[in-house]
Amino acid sequence: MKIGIVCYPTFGGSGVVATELGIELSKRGHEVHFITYKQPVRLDLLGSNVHFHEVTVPEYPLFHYQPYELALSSKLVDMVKLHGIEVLHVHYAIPHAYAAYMAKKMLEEEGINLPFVTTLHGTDITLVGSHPFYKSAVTFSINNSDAVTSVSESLKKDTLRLFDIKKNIEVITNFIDIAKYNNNFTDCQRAMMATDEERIITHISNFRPVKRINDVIKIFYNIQKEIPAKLMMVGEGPEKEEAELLAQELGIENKVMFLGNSNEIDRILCFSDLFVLPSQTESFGLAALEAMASGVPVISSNSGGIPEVNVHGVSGYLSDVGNIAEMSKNAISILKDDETLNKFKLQAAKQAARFDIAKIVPLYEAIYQKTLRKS
Ligand code: GMT
Repeated sequence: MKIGIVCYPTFGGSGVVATELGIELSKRGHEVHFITYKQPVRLDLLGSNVHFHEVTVPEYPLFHYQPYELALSSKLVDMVKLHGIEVLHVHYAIPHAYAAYMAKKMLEEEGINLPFVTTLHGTDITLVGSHPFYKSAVTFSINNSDAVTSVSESLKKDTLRLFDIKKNIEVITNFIDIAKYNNNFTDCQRAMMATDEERIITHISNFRPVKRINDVIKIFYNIQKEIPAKLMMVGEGPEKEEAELLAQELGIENKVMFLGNSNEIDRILCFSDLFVLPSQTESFGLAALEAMASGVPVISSNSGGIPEVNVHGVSGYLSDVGNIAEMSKNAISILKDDETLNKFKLQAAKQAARFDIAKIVPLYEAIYQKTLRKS
C-alpha cells in the first residue's frame, strides 16, 4: 500500500508512535509518506520506501495565527495526487483529522477517493479536544474519519464520555520494537552517571503540568534518604525550571541531572534501575512501556490507560495520583536489594513483550485494507 502519515514530528509520544509505525510499515514493503512540518525526530533514515514531505506555512503579517490546517490539507492533496497515496493515517485529532477531512473532500471533487484513519492519542481528547472551542470540529472530524482507533481502552471510554461519537472506535494499543530495546550495549557508560552503589532513577517526559514533575523530585528525595541514588530527568518543557528549583530547595541538586531532550532514550534506559511516571492523566504511557522494554520497572500513578501497561506488583507498582508517600515506599521496596530489583526487571521486560510491534502493526494494516475495500 501507499500510506500517508500525518503526525507531530516532535518528541511527544504520538509522534514517536507514528514514526515507529511508518518505519515498520516500510520494512513490511509499504511505501510510506510522512507529511508534517519537520522531519520526525526519530526518523533518521530515509530509505527508498520512506519519504518525508515538509508542510511550510509562510509567515504573513495579516495572519495573527498562521493557518497550518490549510497548508497541511493543500499539501495532502498535492502529495496524494503526485505519489498516488491510497490511504492516510493521521495521528492526534487536532488539527490533523480536520485537515485530512478537508483534503478528502477536495480530492473527491477530482474523482479521487482518499480514506483516512484517525488515531486518538490522549491529550487531543482529554485536555485539548474537550475544550468547548475545539469540541465541534473534533467531534465532526472523528465522526467523519473512515476509521478511528484509540491507543487504550481508557482513552476510548474518555472519548465516548466527552464527545458525541457515532463512529466505532477500535482500540489498538501502542507498541514497542522489543528487539531494539533488548539492548546490545556492551557498555551503557553507567559509570559516567553513578557509582556502583547508587541506583539510577529515570523520568522522561515533555515536562508539562500533567506529568507532575515535582512529584518525581519528591519521590526521589524520599528514595535517596534510604538508598544511595541519582535521578535522570530527560526532556524539556514548562515545568523544568520549577523542578530544578525544588531540587535545590531540597538540597539534592547534585543528585539530580537534567539531561534535556534525547535521541538516545534506549541508552539512558539501559543504565536505569527504576522509571517514575506519576502523571495526572495518561492515555497510555509510552515512556513507561519503553522503560519496561529495557527491563526497567515502573512506579506510576494509576490514572487513565497506565494500568493497561504497568501491572501492579509485576512490572512495578501503581498508586493514586499524588500519593507520593506510597510511590516512594513502593520504589524503595523494589530498589532495596539486588534480588528484588532483578525480579522486577525481568517481569517488566516480560510484560512489555505483550506490546511487541510485530503483534500490533498487522492490526493497522488490516484497518487500512478495510477502509480501502469499503471505498
Ligand atoms: O505525553 C504527552 O503529553 C504527549 C502526548 C502526545 O500526544 O504526544 O502523549 C499522548 O500520546 C502518547 C502516545 O499515544 C501516550 O503514550 C501518552 O499517554 C499521551 N499523553 C497523555 O495522555 C497525557
